[in-house]
Amino acid sequence: MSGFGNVLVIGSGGVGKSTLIRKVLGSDVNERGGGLTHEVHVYESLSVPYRVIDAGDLSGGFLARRAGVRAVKRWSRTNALDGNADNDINVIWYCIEGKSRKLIRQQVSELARATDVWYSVPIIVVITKSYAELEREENVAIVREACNHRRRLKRNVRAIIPVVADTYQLSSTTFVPPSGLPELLEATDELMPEGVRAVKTDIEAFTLKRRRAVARSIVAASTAAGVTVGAVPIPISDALILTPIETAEVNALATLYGIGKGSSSKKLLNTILEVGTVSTAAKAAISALKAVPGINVAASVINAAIAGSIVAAIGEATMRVFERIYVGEKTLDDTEWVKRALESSLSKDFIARGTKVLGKLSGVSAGKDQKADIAGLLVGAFSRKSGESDE
Ligand SMILES: Nc1nc2c(ncn2[C@@H]2O[C@H](COP(=O)(O)OP(=O)(O)OP(=O)(O)O)[C@@H](O)[C@H]2O)c(=O)[nH]1
Ligand SMILES: [Mg+2]
Repeated sequence: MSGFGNVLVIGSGGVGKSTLIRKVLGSDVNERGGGLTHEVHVYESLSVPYRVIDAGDLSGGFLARRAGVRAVKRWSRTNALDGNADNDINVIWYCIEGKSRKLIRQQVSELARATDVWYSVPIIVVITKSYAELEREENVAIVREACNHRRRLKRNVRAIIPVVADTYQLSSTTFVPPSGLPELLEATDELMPEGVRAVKTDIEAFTLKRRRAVARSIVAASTAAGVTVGAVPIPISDALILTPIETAEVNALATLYGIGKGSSSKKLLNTILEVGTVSTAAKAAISALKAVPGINVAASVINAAIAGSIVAAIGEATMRVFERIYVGEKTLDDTEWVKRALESSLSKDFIARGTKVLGKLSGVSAGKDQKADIAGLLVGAFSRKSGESDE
């Protein structure tokens, strides 16, 4: 069933989720367990080109409700982390009961909380049990007004549809016929392609953020090793002495970003290591930092800081390069681009950051404790805040 989209249905207990799903999917509905938690049910049917996922009952007292919301969040996070495209949520139907007007605003607050992990997935608010025809329009206005107070809901709530899923018997002679279902199906079809794109963006942002945190810890450990190795009295003219550390750093990052071991990968890693060790860029960076004037720092501290700077800068640049490859913007074969990116990480910006760190090191000796301080300063100086653009 690949190529199917997924609709997540959320709403408090008894709002009419099951009734809605049954009516939308028709009689050939097929329920699937699929290794999901017992709170989450997945339905498929030949009548609509998407799965419908019932996130279950979010009713109960405050604590129970919060636990339910958390369960949904956990469920969606697990899927996002797996990068399991088959389980991505592409459109959300959020069911709000239309019968009790005073509860509408409260249900919109719950909507905000229950959907916040799907940062950009389009939402359709379904006002269930909209039996009173005369109230429908006003209920839509109340929901819209409540959503407009919240930035994400204002952006993501794309349709508000009053629905009567099943005939409602008012008395023995009067009834309210089903309504709103065709509108719901139409709005869902319309939003599905956008929802598929939105999911891609959300998952990328999410997994990149997590990977970046791990990458930074790799860079920090490598930088500390670089500082230790660099704190030797022999003057270094290139960064060849750092080859083992940079190799370990780049390999660890490659594993983290799923860069394989094929020949393209090897060539790519060699390109990075060459820039980081024997390249003209590395040599120029070293001489530039050595030549920084007016700094009262012991030679061994300068060496340590320079060595650490290179490891930190190479690590940071490698992380950014791998991120672009990871999201598919670049390929393993873009070695020229990689070379330029790495070289530029050792140019003007490198010298500015390195100089700043050296300035802070005045009067410091290269003792054991100081090495950790130096490494800390370098990692701080060379890692840009997350969310900052790399171009
Ligand atoms: N006549 C009529 N009854 C409805 C409609 N929607 C919901 N109901 C009734 O409302 C009650 C609750 O509906 P469900 O569909 O079970 O609600 P739910 O959201 O799945 O509830 P939980 O599974 O407990 O979270 C049932 O008695 C339904 O028959 C509707 O459109 N028309
Ligand atoms: Mg139900």
